[in-house]
Amino acid sequence: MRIAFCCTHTTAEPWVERLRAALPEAQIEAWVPGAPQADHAVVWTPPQQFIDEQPGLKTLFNTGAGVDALLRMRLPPSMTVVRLDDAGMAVQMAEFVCQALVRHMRELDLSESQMRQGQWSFRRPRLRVDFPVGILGMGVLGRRVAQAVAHFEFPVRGWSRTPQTMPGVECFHGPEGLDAFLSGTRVLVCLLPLTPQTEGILNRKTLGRLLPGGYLINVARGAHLVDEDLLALLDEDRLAGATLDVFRKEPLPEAHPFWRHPKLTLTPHTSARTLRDETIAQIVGKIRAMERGEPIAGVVDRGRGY
Ligand code: NDP
Ligand code: OXD
Repeated sequence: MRIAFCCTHTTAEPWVERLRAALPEAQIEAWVPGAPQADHAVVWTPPQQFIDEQPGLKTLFNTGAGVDALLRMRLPPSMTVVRLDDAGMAVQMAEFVCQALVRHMRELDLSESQMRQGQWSFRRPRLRVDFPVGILGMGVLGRRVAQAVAHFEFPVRGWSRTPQTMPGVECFHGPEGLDAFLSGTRVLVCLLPLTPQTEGILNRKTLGRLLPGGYLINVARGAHLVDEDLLALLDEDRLAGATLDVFRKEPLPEAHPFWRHPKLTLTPHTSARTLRDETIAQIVGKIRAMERGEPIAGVVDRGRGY
């Protein structure tokens, strides 16, 4: 078995070394143009040349949960795309969303700035019942976030494409369920995959449906959000603020107004990082399961886009 490693923005050697240790029977190489045909590939945003030179690849193992960039490429229909499911990301996402939620709800930015000015002052406590959290996307990450948020006793609601259930979570689905979902949500968390159906879903109309003083946490993809609509709603005081971890263009261009907006908290696409050891263990486990003829989790439905 031959495996090609082709992840941009990553140093190949430690990955290749660990993959070789975990799969000693395989020939594993960092891809270079003209390399021999491999059976499987471990990838993150590979160049189109890689795909074009490797038409016989059976499986592309994406080292992230989101496959939007991969699915925008020209891929032969015979290639199976497999995404990461969790691999240590879900707990990171849960802690990231909880810190953003609690920081907003408890007004911790204000407390911090008052302390820095030598002011010791209390504000009336805000009640979690007034901060229903709505999670767009009740998949691997969305469900883990819902569980963590419910642990802090916030009301939680979730929205998915197909009907889902989760104890303690009010569930909505489909375009027909979106309005009811949004209109009872104050803090909106986006954990949808980026597909033609979800691109631009965070816009003036949808964000404008949130309860007064709505707050957005976008940890999915930048193209879910219509940037100008968010800025307008913030400036009209229709939204209280947002935490943004993902952007249409990354790194966020220097001139983008998000950088300087006082109601925004920005992080550099870091809410849930790919963890090398967990990722390799998951991919190797899947390769072994496939060899035994067993089904594996995380196979992407390319027609559906996730
Ligand atoms: P999953 O595929 O497990 O879950 C996707 C969820 O979105 C499902 O509940 C699905 O519904 C729902 N969904 C998809 N399309 C629609 C639609 N048209 N309408 C309503 N609901 C829809 O994905 P993950 O939870 O693993 O990951 C989610 C995304 O998070 C990734 O695609 C990626 O973009 C992003 N991400 C961001 C990271 C970061 O660091 N910022 C790190 C990792 C991931 P259903 O249940 O019915 O199928
Ligand atoms: C992912 C990401 O999709 O890192 O895994 O954004």
